[in-house]
Formats: sequence, C-alpha cells, structure tokens
Amino acid sequence: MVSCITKSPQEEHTPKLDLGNIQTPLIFNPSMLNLQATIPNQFIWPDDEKPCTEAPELDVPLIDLQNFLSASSSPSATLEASRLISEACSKHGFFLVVNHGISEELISDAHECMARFYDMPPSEKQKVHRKPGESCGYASSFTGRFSTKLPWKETLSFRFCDDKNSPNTVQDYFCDALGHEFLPLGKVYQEYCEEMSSLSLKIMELLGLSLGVSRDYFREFFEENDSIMRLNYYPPCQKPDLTLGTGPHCDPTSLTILHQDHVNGLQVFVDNQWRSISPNPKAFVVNIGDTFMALSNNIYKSCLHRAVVNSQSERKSLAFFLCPKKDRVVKPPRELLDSNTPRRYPDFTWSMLLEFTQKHYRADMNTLQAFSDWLTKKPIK
Ligand SMILES: O=C(O)CCC(=O)C(=O)O
Repeated sequence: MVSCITKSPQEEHTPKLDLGNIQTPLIFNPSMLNLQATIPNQFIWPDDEKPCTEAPELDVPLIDLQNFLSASSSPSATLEASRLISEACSKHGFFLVVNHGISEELISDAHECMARFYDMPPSEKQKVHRKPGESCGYASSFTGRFSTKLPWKETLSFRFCDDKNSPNTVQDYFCDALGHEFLPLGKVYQEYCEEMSSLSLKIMELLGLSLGVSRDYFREFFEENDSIMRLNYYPPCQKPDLTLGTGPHCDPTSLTILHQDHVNGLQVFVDNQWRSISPNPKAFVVNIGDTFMALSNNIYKSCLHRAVVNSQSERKSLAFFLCPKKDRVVKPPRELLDSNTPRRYPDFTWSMLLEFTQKHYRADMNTLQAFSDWLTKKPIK
C-alpha cells in the first residue's frame, strides 16, 4: 500500500507530495519507449502490485434504466433496480447501467475527439499541461509529480460545473486553453458532461431509494455539482506485465461513470482477488467513490480498482467523476444514523478532500481513512 503523506498540516502551510529524486523529469513518449527492450524503472511496479495474468470476470449487475427513466416508470421495476444496486454497492460498489438514454453517437464522438486530442504532437498537448497541485489539464503519465510507480497512460482532465451562471465551462476550457479551433471538441465534451451530470443525478435517486433515504435527498445534494471529466489514453506497452495503466486506487470523488472502448483493462479488487469488468459498448460502468462512501456512513463501498495495459492495442476510457459543489458539507443523512451506528467520518467539504489528494496524498485504497485522520487534526474553517 502506498502511503504518501509528507507533512502534517501543522508542519507546513502548503505541503507538497514528495517528488523523490526527480531532477530532470522523464518524458513519457510511448513510441520512443517502445523501441527499447525494457521500460524505465519508474514505470515498473513492485512485485506485489504487478498485474496478474488471469483476472476472472466480476459479477456485476446490469441495471436497465429504461423503465426508471420513463415518465410512467413502474414501482416494481424501480424497486428491483434499487435492490440490485443495494446488493452491489454494499459489496463492492460497482454496477453497469444500460438503456441510460445517452446517444450512441455522442459516446462515439467523445471517443473520436479523444483520439484527435491524443494524436496531436506532444508540444501541442503540453499547451494544457496539468500544473503541480491542480486537478485539471494534460498529464503524460505523472512524470513531473511522482518518481516511482508511474502509470502507463496520458490523461486530459477538465472541470464541469452544473451552474446556470457559468453554463459553458467545458467548451470555454477547450477554446481558452487550446484555441478557437478546438470549439467542436469543447462542444462535444460540454454536451457529454451535461448528459453525465443528469444521468448521475438519476442514479443518485436510485441510490437514495436503495438506502431508504428519500428519492430526492442525494439528487438535491449533487445539484450544482462541480465535477471532473477525464479522458484516459493507454498506449500499447511492450512490457505490460511490469507496469499498470492506472495504479490501484479508490476514487476520492462521489460517483464515477466510465465508458470503456472495446479493449479490456479495468480490474476491481474483490474478495482478495483482481477481477475484470469487460467492455460493453452499450453500458456505462458506475462505481461508488470515497465521498459517497462517507455520505452513506460506510454502508456503500468505494472499492479498489486499477487499469492494466497490453502490448497489442491502445485503450481509451471516458471517466466522469461526480463531485459535490465545493463548499457543500459531506455528512450522512439522519436516516442512516442511530445510537448503534455512529458517524464514521467527520464533516468535510469536497474542496478539502480534493486538496488532500492533490497536495498531500497519492490516492490509494486508504485515502478516506487517511483523510479522516488528517482532518481530526485540522478543524474545518
Ligand atoms: O480506465 C479505466 O478503466 C479506469 C480508469 C480509472 O480508474 C480512473 O481514471 O480513475
């Protein structure tokens, strides 16, 4: 397990993650790296974290949202969907949704635009490079941020705000950061994020029902959400058995909606074993993140997962991370607490957890507990 807290809040006002011995950051250029017989040490993961050859399929429920999303949804179909969700979320927090109402064309455009972005020369992509301590921008692996256990991937992350007063955050990001010719890409991702936000609010209704809280409770909690969209690009790797595309972590965010292209790679750690969730182009993979685990007072699980790479094909995935409005206080609803069930985590805001993962801690399986321990030493202002 990685444990990367570098300084307590008392020790330093703006602590940074330890960069180890980074003097000249390594450049992640897979077409060059793949000409070499092996891969740089920084990408080689310790033996106990190296990918396994066999990862049996994880049994995840397929939730058909057609009925629930229709104007005349039947109570029995809703009940069945919330029962399946409750079962999956109490165990590992992963389920699939189909008939989700997002057009195939939009999903395909989002994948195509991703290919257009990653096909650009490195110098162009670097125009939007992710600065230290920030959660948005382009990162070629994490070469400037960490010195070991580097992921074999490139990412572009950007913010989506469900805010009527600034309705085009995504579109504006593409135009401002990359130039007006990126307006068409910006439009695609603006629409994609709006659809993801609406879908996640519907899923929040089901999560509320499944927990015995009102249907509106979590939907209202996530209105005006301040979310993150990430485009993951995993180039082929000559040594896929030595490295990982995304290292093992639990999402610190609230709910993740992932679309994988046709290439396998996503694995979830359940019952002491890595299991695969194979791509299904018609489905989104949904999982609970740490913030929702805290909201549910640990009833629903945020589960360890990772992505493996392969030597044959590149792989792409689109990840929408639902996050609350930055200053909303995360605490479980009264219905989930009683004298036998005490609070598991102190109150916090998403901006505090985000800062923790950007500046003090490399997200892993233990982020929420480490954050909670850290918070108890740092009162909410
Ligand atoms: O690409 C995947 O399948 C997983 C990505 C992921 O876990 C992440 O972006 O946090």
